[in-house]
Amino acid sequence: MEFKYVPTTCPYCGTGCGFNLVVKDKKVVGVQPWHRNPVNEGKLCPKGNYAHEFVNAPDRLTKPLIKKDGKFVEASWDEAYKLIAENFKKYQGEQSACLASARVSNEENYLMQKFARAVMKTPNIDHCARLCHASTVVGLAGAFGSGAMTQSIADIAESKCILIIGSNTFEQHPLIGRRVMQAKAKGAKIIYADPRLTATGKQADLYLPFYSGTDVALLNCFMQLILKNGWENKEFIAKRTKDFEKVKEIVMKDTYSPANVAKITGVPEKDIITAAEWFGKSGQSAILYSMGITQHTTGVDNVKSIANLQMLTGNLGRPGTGICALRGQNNVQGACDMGALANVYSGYQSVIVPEMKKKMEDAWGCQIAEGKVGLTVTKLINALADEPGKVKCVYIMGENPMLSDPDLHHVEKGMKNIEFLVVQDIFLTETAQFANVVLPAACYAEKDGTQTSTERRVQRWRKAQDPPGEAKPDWQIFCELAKYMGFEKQFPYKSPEDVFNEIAKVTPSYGGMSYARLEKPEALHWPCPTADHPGTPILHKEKFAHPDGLGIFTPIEWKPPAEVPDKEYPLILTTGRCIWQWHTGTMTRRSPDLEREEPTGWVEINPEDAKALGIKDKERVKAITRRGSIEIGARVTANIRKGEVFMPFHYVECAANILTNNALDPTAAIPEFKACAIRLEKIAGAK
Ligand SMILES: Nc1nc2c(c(=O)[nH]1)N[C@H]1C(S)=C(S)[C@@H](COP(=O)(O)OP(=O)(O)OC[C@H]3O[C@@H](n4cnc5c(=O)[nH]c(N)nc54)[C@H](O)[C@@H]3O)O[C@H]1N2
Ligand SMILES: Nc1nc2c(c(=O)[nH]1)N[C@H]1C(S)=C(S)[C@@H](COP(=O)(O)OP(=O)(O)OC[C@H]3O[C@@H](n4cnc5c(=O)[nH]c(N)nc54)[C@H](O)[C@@H]3O)O[C@H]1N2
Ligand code: SF4
Ligand SMILES: [Mo]
Repeated sequence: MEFKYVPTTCPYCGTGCGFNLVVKDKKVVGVQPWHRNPVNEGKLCPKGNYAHEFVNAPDRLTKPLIKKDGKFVEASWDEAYKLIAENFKKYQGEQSACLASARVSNEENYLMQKFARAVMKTPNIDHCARLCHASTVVGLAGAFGSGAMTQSIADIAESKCILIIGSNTFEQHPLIGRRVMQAKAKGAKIIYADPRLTATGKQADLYLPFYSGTDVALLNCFMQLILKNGWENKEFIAKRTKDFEKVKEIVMKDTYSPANVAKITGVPEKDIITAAEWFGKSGQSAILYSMGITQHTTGVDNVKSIANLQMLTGNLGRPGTGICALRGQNNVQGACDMGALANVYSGYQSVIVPEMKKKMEDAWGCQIAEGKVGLTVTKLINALADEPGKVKCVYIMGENPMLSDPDLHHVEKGMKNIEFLVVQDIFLTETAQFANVVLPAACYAEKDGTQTSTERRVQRWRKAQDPPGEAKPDWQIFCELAKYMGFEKQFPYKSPEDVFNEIAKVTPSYGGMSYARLEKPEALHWPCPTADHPGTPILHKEKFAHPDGLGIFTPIEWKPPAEVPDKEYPLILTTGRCIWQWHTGTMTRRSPDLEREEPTGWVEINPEDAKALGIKDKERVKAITRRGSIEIGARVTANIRKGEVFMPFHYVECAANILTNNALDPTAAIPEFKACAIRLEKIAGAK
């Protein structure tokens, strides 16, 4: 039997591992290592290993569906496009909104933001980065002039001290976790700050179990200790930064003394002091962070505090240092780079700068949406729910807000208020159930394209099989729909490569890239401005990306989360993920080898809290917040600190997001998924 091997990039996390899809009789049947890929050198985590299993799931969408009398009916593409075009024309402008996707290629995200701005004439385009690293994009851009991870993944292995804060790296970015272990094997000290002793925490040399939402207090205390002991990098502060004195004034306050911060965070004073010493003295200290830092009403503050700590210690621009903001989805970095955000065109060119708007109009050959910041995902959902009629028409590609957004009862209210909804996905999701038209898309294994990983590496997807039934690649759907809308001239592409060439033309950081240059396994890191530029694995070597080249310190005071425990809701709820499942489960729950491992949700609770409530391990309990309630199995474990409970948000049958709070960070508009107040109740007679 003939097997074909097609090298491609993993469709799950932002690590960007490469593997070979194994094709037999024109169908994808397996995954095999691709040893020459430098990111993961042939190794994979379980999701990568089984990334073929959902591809030919029996319930893939294969035909367009139109809702008639409350039921979906199969339709031809022509019928679906005609109905969509008729409605989209009716709702052009700010009455409509588009949600792009961190799951699809750069080319496809670029086309969706172009479709939104050039065809729909709406500034309302955004995607799930808003729920994820919006605070990183704002916070790091404020400090350094660029919102991306500063290092390469391989570089983490060169570090001498790694502070992992708010990232369960070994479960959520396992092949980055491998680099942490390589550093540890060479003698690096690993410090882990998290309310839960996760698989990552178990490998650490020092574990700081702290309450959700107390990150700034802890980081300010580290800075106070570093300054008191003279471990700061005076030369770096003097030559490469500004506004240091403002930060010094704040962090030296008594509020941030180890004794007081031990009270705020719940971490023993002596451990805070040890952590500050290891970090301050190593000479090459790196920080890895993810959602534990970003998903807060103080998300931007948290990120800026991390930037402060790294500027204070001069741990930037050199090997083994830096800020590794671990981007989550396979192409969330790329979707942001492509301008699928409410405030920027591709390459972070601001929509409110008239020259940028003019540049895009010239490149696209038409007038585009007004140069103003559009509605973000979170604000769009609020508008739909609370201001009916403001936005009437929504086009969603590859997102499932009916399970992934906070406060699902509120999201549902919003969904019901939409007059015309189009959902383009590979499966009939919870969100698609609300659609007027569902369009069947091809998945990663069925199309060419590029995606950009957390280390800014732009890598290829390669087509391995045809899409099922009549499903089509997202990029092709945009081109065809644009034709029905009368914008054929703006969407003339014959292939994803044609789209990529336009991206390179209008996006300075991708300017020197081409499919030919991306063909080699190591691909290219942006910025890569010219055809002879080798790409940039480490940022900020000589200067920061601000016009004056300086990094900016920002003084930050600690603020508690929007909702804190009280008598009625005495515990803190934090939410997140497990290694086997992916977000709303559309792909992993259709993958038998993954679903078998964690087939439903649970709530982690400390043995002391469980005892006080009379709750036993595996017993079903009621979980209640101000937004709603669910029933869920208890997992009694000392791996979570007292006073706090944790739930994964993957499972529709016990959806954590019925409970979460949609309070937003004031600048990044990211919701507080990582802390709200909750009560657990025993269910009478439950087992
Ligand atoms: N298997 C798997 N991998 C994934 C994903 C997936 O769904 N499944 N999703 C991907 C995506 S999109 C993302 S964004 C990343 C997310 O990757 P991570 O951020 O690593 O994952 P989370 O589980 O959301 O949360 C990380 C940690 O934050 C801790 N935490 C909770 N509250 C706080 C707090 O207030 N402060 C601090 N410092 N820590 C806190 C949690 O206990 C948890 O251990 O993972 C990516 N990788
Ligand atoms: N409580 C809680 N909620 C959270 C979080 C948390 O930590 N706690 N984390 C948040 C974070 S960080 C994130 S990133 C979001 C993720 O939120 P979402 O992006 O809404 O979640 P996914 O399940 O990844 O949805 C992706 C969709 O894309 C579809 N898809 C996959 N490939 C393709 C393709 O090629 N084409 C098309 N058209 N569709 C495709 C999938 O079937 C799926 O329906 O969730 C957020 N929600
Ligand atoms: S670490 Fe991420 S990119 Fe690598 S195989 Fe696992 S899910 Fe895929
Ligand atoms: Mo994410």
